Amino acid sequence: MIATPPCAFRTAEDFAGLAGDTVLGAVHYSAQAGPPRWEHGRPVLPLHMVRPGEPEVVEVWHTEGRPVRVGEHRGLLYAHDDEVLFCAGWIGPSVDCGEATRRAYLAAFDLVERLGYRNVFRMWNMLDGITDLDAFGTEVYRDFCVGRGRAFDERGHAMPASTGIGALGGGIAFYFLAHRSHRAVHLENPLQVPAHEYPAQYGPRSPSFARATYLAPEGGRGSLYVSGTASILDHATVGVGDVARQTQVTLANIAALIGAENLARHGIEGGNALHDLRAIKVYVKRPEDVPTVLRLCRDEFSRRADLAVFTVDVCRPDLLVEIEGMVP
Ligand code: 3EB
Repeated sequence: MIATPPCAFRTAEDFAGLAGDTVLGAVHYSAQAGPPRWEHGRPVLPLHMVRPGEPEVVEVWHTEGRPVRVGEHRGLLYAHDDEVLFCAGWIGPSVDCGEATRRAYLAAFDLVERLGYRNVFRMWNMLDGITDLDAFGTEVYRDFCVGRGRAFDERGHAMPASTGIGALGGGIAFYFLAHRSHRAVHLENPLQVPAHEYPAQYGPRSPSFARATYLAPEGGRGSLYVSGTASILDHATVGVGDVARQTQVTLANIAALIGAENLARHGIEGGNALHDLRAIKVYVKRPEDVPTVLRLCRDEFSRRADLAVFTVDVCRPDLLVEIEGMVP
């Protein structure tokens, strides 16, 4: 039995040719967004995060051969294999995205309760126009945080590792992973204020996520899921206007988060370095900054890691880069 569902980044052609029974679910980064759909009998979430000329990527979450069951719950499409649940939802463009987010998250919490996958260990949220003003004159991300925060409060659910990032179209989409039996240990970063304690200057409701989540099997080594991480120290953006500095601060934040000292602080043995990261996603706000960001990343990351780059907005107007990954 393995502790974690393996994740691989594939081309659209490779995904089309995959045997469906090795797949739990997938996320298709392309030029079109919409609700999750069935492909190979599995939930696939289409995201508009690829510009003309950039390659499409399919992020595939695999299963280890146990039978997979699938279903639909209030617009959420899901698949589970008795250990891991993959679930995708689409909020779409809406006037009140906060309330729509609250409802979608409540449906997600209903689902994990009902199916018995209570250990939610990783969530992703992709928001079109993330820093634009919505119908209420509030930034979309801030309204999103209000709705998401209400859902967490109402269900009293622990906050897992997460990503909140821009998209090029399609309203709000999200997906998450949950485990039936493995405990989820949520980590904070000593270099950063917990996101749920950000002061009010960043919005009426602080974001509901942990900096990382460690998924712990009964015995042996677990796997570590690193949230979208940016150039934030304490709660402040550092390196405003300087993409190289922002990339360095972001990498240092991740290194501190996954290193032995911080794991020990959370009662976890071992320690990881940047070259242990896999399934890395790098989000860069300005396309012209991609070479600079990638040069700094390639010095630190393993050549064996799958790495995808998306040129999308980040949740604060002054953030130029955000990076995430996992240690299997
Ligand atoms: C930050 O540290 C950068 O709202 O789910 C990173 C990861 C960020 C997750 C989220 C937001 C989220 O605040 C932004």
